[in-house]
Amino acid sequence: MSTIIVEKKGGIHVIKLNRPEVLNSFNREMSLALQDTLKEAGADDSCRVIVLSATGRAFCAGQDLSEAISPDGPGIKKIVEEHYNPIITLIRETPKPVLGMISGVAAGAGCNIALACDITFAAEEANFIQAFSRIGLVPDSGGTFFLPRLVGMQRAAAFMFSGQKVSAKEAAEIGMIFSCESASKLEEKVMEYAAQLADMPTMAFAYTKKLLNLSMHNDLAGQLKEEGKYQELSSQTSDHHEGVMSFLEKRRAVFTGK
Ligand code: T3D
Repeated sequence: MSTIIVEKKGGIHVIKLNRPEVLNSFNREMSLALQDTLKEAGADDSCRVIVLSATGRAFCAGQDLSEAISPDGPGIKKIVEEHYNPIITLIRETPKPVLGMISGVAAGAGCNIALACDITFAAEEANFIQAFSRIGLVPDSGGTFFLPRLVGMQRAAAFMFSGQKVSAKEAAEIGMIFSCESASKLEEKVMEYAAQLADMPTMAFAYTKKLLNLSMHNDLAGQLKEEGKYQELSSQTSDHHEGVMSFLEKRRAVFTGK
């Protein structure tokens, strides 16, 4: 059985982690397959939004600990450098919006992958656990980069030191994720949202995403300069022309993502 399932629905690629018997914890095969799938979706012009999701009751329990301790396994250095770092870089650098659809627990690297998505939705039943301290490790997969920026240093430190469960409701209230939904409505809400974004100007989203990434470490002067550069690039897209013409002609814009 494939460790990653891809369902293509219109301009939306739904990518599902698929090792439900171990709560979709990552082994090398699934890590590399996720990287390939993210690369494909990023390069495919027909894909305008990516939804990252999972099968079974969990989103992802992080690293498969059996593989982590196996003498025949890749070892911790490769696990971080060849599995998680490229996944996080791909999520941030793919020129498509990545929506996280988190239906159950997201722990360890699974939690930080959920936080690296552009917009994360979770079911009420889901929870987020910085599980690393429970096994004597430090957070990886960008957790120490994203979490303090999302919720502040105090909460990030508390969640990381304690390894406590943060409910989806609390996560949404404190800005750690975008939205908490009832389990029965999660998929419908995310797919509705994705469909809306898939009909919008994809190139402008790609440039917006670049700007948001840059804002993580730029000063205001540097960021204003980058905004000028990407605004000029956006103004050269067909979708910008279509957006302006549709406004002037008082009709609905038809964006092609170009
Ligand atoms: O080399 C390195 O390690 C570096 C990489 C680090 C990145 C990381 O992600 S480190 C963090 C690794 N993850 C964890 O420590 C989380 C481990 N899992 C849990 O703490 C719990 O499973 C959960 C809190 C996530 C969920 O608890 P619960 O009670 O809902 O489920 P469960 O009964 O613990 O798990 C169900 C099954 O999944 C169970 O197998 P079984 O008994 O039915 O045969 C369990 O062993 C398996 N499972 C869950 N998490 C993992 C796992 N198997 C392997 N690795 C896992 N991470």
